[in-house]
Amino acid sequence: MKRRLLVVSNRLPLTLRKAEDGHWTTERSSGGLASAMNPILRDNGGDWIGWAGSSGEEDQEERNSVLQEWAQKDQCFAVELPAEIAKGFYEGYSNQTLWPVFHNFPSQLKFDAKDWQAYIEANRIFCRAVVDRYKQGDLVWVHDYQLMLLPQMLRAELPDAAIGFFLHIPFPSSEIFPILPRREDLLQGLLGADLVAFQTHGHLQQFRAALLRVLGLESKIAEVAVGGRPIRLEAHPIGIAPEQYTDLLSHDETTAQLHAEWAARYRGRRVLLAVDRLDYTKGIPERLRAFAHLLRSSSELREKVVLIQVAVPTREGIETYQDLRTEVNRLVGEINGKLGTPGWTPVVYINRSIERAELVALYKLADVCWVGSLRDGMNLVAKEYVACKAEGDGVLVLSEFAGAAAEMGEALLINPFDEERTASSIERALTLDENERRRRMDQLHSRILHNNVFRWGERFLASLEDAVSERGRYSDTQPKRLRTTEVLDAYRRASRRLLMIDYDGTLVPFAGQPWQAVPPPVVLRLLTSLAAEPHNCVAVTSGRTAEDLNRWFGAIKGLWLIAEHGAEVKSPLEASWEPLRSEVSTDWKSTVMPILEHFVDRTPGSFVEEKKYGVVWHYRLAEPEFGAWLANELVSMLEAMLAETDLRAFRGDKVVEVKPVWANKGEALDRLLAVLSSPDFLFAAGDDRTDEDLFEHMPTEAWTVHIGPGATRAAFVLPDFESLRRVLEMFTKEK
Ligand code: ADQ
Repeated sequence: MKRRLLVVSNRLPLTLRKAEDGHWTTERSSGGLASAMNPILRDNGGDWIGWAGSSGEEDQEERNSVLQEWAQKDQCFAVELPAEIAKGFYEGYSNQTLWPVFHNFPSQLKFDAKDWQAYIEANRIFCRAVVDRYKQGDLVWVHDYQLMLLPQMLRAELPDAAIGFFLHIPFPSSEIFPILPRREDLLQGLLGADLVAFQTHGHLQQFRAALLRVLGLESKIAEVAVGGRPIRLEAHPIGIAPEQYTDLLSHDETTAQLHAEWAARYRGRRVLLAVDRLDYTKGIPERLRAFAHLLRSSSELREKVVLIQVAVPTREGIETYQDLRTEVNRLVGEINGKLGTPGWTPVVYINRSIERAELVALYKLADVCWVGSLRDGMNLVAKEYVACKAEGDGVLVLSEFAGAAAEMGEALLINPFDEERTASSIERALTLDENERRRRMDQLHSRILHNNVFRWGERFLASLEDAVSERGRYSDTQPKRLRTTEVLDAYRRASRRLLMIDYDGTLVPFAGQPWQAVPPPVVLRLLTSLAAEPHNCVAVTSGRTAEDLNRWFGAIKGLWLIAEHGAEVKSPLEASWEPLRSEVSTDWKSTVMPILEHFVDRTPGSFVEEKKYGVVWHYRLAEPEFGAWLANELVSMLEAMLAETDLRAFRGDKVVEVKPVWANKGEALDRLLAVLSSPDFLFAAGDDRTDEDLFEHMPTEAWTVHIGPGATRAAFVLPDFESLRRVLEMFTKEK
């Protein structure tokens, strides 16, 4: 059975407007989102919840009757926001704080704590509206940056609900994101969802980097777990509804007439087209400057080319947008005034919203569509233009900083900040060989038709359903407290046992300095006794160096030692250590060490430990919050630096360690299994990240035990090293 859908977005596809006669009327938006959601809402049933676009303090009765009609006829439920809240939420935090930061314009950031309170309050009002309409089994799909707190608020009210979130705008880099006031709350807000999706993989990776840097939360490529609940992370690039454009092209009278009229007017001239909201992220002044550069440098193009710039006014209450408008007016005036002639206006500037018939006629007319966003989540104009070019008779020039560039590689890609090269790309677009032009456009065209907005909607919802059904499987696999009687019973029945036990944090508590963690007699006694049992193969699997392990445990008969997380293994029958890989280069240390040393300089109480295969920055004695913050910073920095190498940086307990990927306890397990004939009792205990490699590698029937709190892949948990010692003590009493 299809599940009902609740769509939640800042704006509904309907807007309430006060007409000139003073009456309230409805304006319909027919954008891509509405086209995608409407058929799903019709087929699956469901509601759309959003703000009506105006706050009514007067004419309550008339307003309400329009809104009631929306609810009955269109299944659109208006969220009412008091005027003050709406302003702080929308104009304030959403558009003056989030928008600039998410688009890499930190200099435009404005923050007012009151706006933040309004943002919280507006998200709460949305939350109440969703809870009121929610029915058991519904899929809830939350859209965009205005509602980033909503998933977590909903999770608190509806713990079992299926909640998906899609971000339409880019997610900024981990250098920029932390600038954002209240950044932690925003990330926590999103983590209430079951699925968080972005326009591109690039944005998704930046989100993961922010989780690590701001919350210290490690994630996998497509998943992050919070409190035992998995959250899917995916990229779902949005598409358009191509028929909305192609139908007009093939059947609409007005479109055909407009096109004929304009084609006649611009005969003998090439048309460059740009269509944007008048927003500083869209790169309009940059485009105008590049165009002027082109006309100055290639004078043969004068009188031969026209730039039609359509710019819809937007967010006009905000000062930056007013400044932009002035700047664009000035540039257009300057270009036309300085370069134009009585028979030729280089820039045709349209500063209003145009009808779709006009837009489509322009797309058909344009030889080149010029998308110059400085940053853009996707950019639908690029896709709309391509949809109108079934014959291949056009060229798309596309900013590499628009999300669309990730899937529209056949376009001519530009860096819009580079005026000179942009100008030459435009020139190239105008002179592109016909075959090449057709080949590029045909490929783009078929992809745009295929990856349309309907598929986007279906994919997102299918993924959300999957995420929710996996949630059940995940909770079945949540670790249980290890029961001594059960494990003892299995131990007793087995005759070929393998026990792999970590040292620091597992057999002993962490010491202030690593060299203080000398094993107490009780631990030595335990290991001696376990290793002496002829049916046991016991290994201490540690991140410590071979020297440390030799010094402490070398005298214990029958004990295997695994040093540096698996880099080296020592069999009880051999005197020497065997490395897991031969001829390993450690040249990388000379690059990484200075970085760690720089962190030591910044962090009193921290120090660097150099091991044979890895290096570690310890900050146990540093001021805790500062240490943890720097550790996130260090890991982010190292992750980026080591991305292409076989080295990994990770956070352990008050340490950041860099080691080769192959040096892991999972590989050490393979090494032991190669000598041991199929054990019938496998036991592994550990407390940190490096032990997770081992747990993951162990067969499902193994007794994998995580010591202490925190997420784990182990099947069982024990609260501390003492409880583990008690279990091992019980083992030693069995024969
Ligand atoms: P926007 O920033 O609004 O959307 P975009 O993707 O280009 O940017 O969509 C603009 C829409 O408005 C297009 O459908 C376009 O045709 C229309 N439009 C633009 N100018 C117009 C005009 N003068 N008259 C009439 N219509 C006009 C946000 C993100 C984007 C992301 C979309 C969808 O910022 O990056 O692609 O959401 O997820």
